[in-house]
Amino acid sequence: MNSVLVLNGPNLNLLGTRQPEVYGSTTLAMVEQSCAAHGAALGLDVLCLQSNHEGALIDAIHQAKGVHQGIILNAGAYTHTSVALMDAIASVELPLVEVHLSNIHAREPFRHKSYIAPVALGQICGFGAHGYILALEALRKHFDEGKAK
Ligand code: CA2
Repeated sequence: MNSVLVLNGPNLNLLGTRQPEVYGSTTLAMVEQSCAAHGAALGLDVLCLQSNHEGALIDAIHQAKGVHQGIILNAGAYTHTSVALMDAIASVELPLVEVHLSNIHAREPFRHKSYIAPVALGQICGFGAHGYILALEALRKHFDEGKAK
């Protein structure tokens, strides 16, 4: 069974508790539960982690190598700043889907830049918590296409 790491970055532990007009009212626990349930339906094992610390996110990406076959990452504000996260993703050579709850391209100009996008399989943004499910489906398809080759 393919295993997927769902990694959430800084402040996403606050989901559903503040700014519901921007990030929705779904809590992180609900997102993680829904990822596990949809993952199982797609035949994917799902492990969810959240950290507010850049180094802990980098460690989790390094440790994913050999354990998980894919990563779903919402790096929060580190998306727009972290060359270190970009380097970590490039180093593990695992397929990664970048997710954002909000449409980062329709927000402030500083959110338009993503250091994750160039090393990601693709980016999903603007669909709220459903973006994580879309990302699981994208990885499922990616794994299936790899098997067919
Ligand atoms: O839209 C997204 O998912 C973001 O990654 C969320 C980040 C933001 O910095 C990115 O530009 C886009 C912020 C996460 C903060 O999450 C909160 C959730 C609820 C209440 C307060 C913050």
